[in-house]
Amino acid sequence: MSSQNLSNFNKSDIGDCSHLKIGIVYSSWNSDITDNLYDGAFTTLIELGINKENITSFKVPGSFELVYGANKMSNKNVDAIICLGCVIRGETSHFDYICNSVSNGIMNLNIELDIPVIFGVLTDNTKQQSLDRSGGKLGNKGIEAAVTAVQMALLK
Ligand code: DLZ
Repeated sequence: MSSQNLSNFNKSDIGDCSHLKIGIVYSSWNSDITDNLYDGAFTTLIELGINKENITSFKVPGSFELVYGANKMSNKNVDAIICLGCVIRGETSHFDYICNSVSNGIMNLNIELDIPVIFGVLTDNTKQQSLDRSGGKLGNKGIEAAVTAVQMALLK
């Protein structure tokens, strides 16, 4: 299956989402990357017509903390939650523990909560791969996460 790049989305395909309330939880680790993911997500929600007062943001220390942050965000009367992080492979198996924990944690939130929780976490082997996906040559996964959040909130 080829990968889908939603960074170039068509606004007219998405429908009216101006009434939606969206939460964004993003992590400080690799903040040069995650701040770009956040900017991509936030700007996209505004472009889609969502009022900035209806976007609530939490910053958490690392990707591991995204699950707790998203669970707290679910009490803020939001229609969808976007989780943004960046895990870059190091010399130890820490990468695998964090990636497994955050992906399983977000999956569990999707089962337990009646709110879609979007997985916008880069899990890359190199910093260059993360740069390419956070406003570089392969788009910005923050934009894609925002489009996905809106689509899922409208589905609900
Ligand atoms: C400890 C750690 C490491 C080594 N690498 C990353 C990373 O690449 N990306 C990321 O978001 N967080 C990393 N962390 C921090 C963990 O996510 C977490 O904040 C700590 O283990 C404390 O729970």
